[in-house]
Amino acid sequence: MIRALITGITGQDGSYLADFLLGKPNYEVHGLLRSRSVPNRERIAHLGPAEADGRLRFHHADLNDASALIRLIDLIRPDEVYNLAAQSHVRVSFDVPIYTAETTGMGALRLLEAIRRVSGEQRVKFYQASSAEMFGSAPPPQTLRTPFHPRSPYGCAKLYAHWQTVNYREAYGLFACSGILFNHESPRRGEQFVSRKITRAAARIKVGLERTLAMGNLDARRDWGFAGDYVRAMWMMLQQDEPDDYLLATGQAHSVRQLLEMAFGMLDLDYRDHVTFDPTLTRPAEVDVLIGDATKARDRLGWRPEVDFPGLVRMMVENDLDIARGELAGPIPGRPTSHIPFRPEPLGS
Ligand code: NAP
Ligand code: G4F
Repeated sequence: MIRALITGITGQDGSYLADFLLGKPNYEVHGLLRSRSVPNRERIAHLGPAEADGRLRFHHADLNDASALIRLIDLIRPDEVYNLAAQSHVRVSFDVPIYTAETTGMGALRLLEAIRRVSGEQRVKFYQASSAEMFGSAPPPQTLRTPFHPRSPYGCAKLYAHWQTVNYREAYGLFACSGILFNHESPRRGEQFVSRKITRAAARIKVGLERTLAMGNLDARRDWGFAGDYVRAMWMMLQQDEPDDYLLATGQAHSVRQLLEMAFGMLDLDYRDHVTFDPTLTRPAEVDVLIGDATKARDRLGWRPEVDFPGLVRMMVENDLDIARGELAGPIPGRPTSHIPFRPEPLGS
C-alpha cells in the first residue's frame, strides 16, 4: 500500500484528493485534522466506508506546531505528502497577515523540515499547493518563467513556501514538487470565495431566501477551473521520475461580472437587480488579471482540464439550488439555519 498524508483534507481540494486517491486500490490515506470547537467534516463525511475499512485515517496536528508534524511523519511514515492546508483567503490575509505567514508560509517549512529530519533515506514525495496569487500584478498570460510579484500577505506567504519547496529539492534532494494552481472551484468551494458566494446567492434569491448580494470588485478577471481536474494533476506530478514545478490553468479568464451574469442567467435572473457594492469586500491591493499557461503540464503530464467554465458554473448553480430548495423544506441537520455573511471590518479599523 502507498501511504499518502493530506494536510487540509477537510478543505475543498483535500476532499477531492482523498476521493481520488481512495479510488485507487493501493492507497491508504491519512488526513491531518486541526482542532476545532465544532468538527468540520462536511466535505469528507461521504468517506465513512473507507474510514471503516481502515484505508482512511485521521490524525490531530496543526501546521503551526512543528512537534506535532514531526510526531505525525514518524507515526505514518508516508510515501507521499500533499501539503494543501493553508489560511487560503486572500482578503482575510490582509486582516491576519502574521497568522497567514505562519500557517501558509512557515507551515510548509515546518512540514518539509519534519520530513527531512524524520524520513532520512526514505524517498518521500512532497507536493506543495502553490498559487497563481504569487504572480500578483505580473501581466498575463502568466507562465513558469513569469517573475513573481505578489500583492497580498497570502501571496507573499505562498511565495515563501514555494521557494522553500524548491530549496529542499535542490539542497537536500527531496522529491518536492510545487504546483502553481490558478483558481479552481466546485460545489465544495468555501462560501466566502467569489464563485460559490455568487452561485449560492443566485440560488437563494431564486427560491426567495434572499434578495440582495453585496459584492466587491466586479472587474477582476480569473482563470477558473474545476477542482476535481486539478487534484488529478497533483497526483500526476508525484508519479514522474523527477520532481519539478508545474502550472495548472485553463488558459481562459472571465471577469467576476461575467460570472455573475452567467450564474444568475442560468436561473433566469438579472444580477443587476440584486447586486450591491460593498467597499469592505475590496482589497487594498488587487490582482487584476490571472490567465495561466499550462503547456508544461499538458506536454509532460498529459494533463487537460475536462470541465469548462459554463460546465463549472452550471454544476455549482445546480448544487446550490438543491441546497436552497432543501433549506426551504426545513433545516438541514448539522447546518446552521441562518447564514452569517462575510463582511470584513474596513481595513485599518
Ligand atoms: P480550503 O478549502 O480553504 O482548505 C484549507 C484547508 O487547510 C482546510 O482543510 C483547513 O482546515 C486547513 N487548515 C487551515 N489552517 C490550518 C492549520 N493551521 N493546520 C492544519 N490545517 C489547516 O482551500 P482549498 O481551496 O482546498 O485549497 C487547497 C490549497 O491550495 C490551499 O493551500 C490553497 O491556498 C491552495 N490553492 C488553492 C487554490 C484554489 O483556487 N482553490 C488555488 C491555488 C492554490 P479547516 O477545515 O479546519 O479550516
Ligand atoms: O474568489 P476569490 O476570493 O479568490 P482569489 O482572491 O482569486 O484567491 C483564490 O485563488 C487563488 C489562486 O489564484 C488561491 F491561491 C486562493 O487561495 C483563493 O482560492 O476572489 C476572486 C476575485 C478577486 O479579485 C476579488 O476581489 O473576486 C473578487 N471579488 C469581488 N467581490 C470578491 C468579491 N471576492 C470575494 N471573495 N468576495 C467578494 O464579495
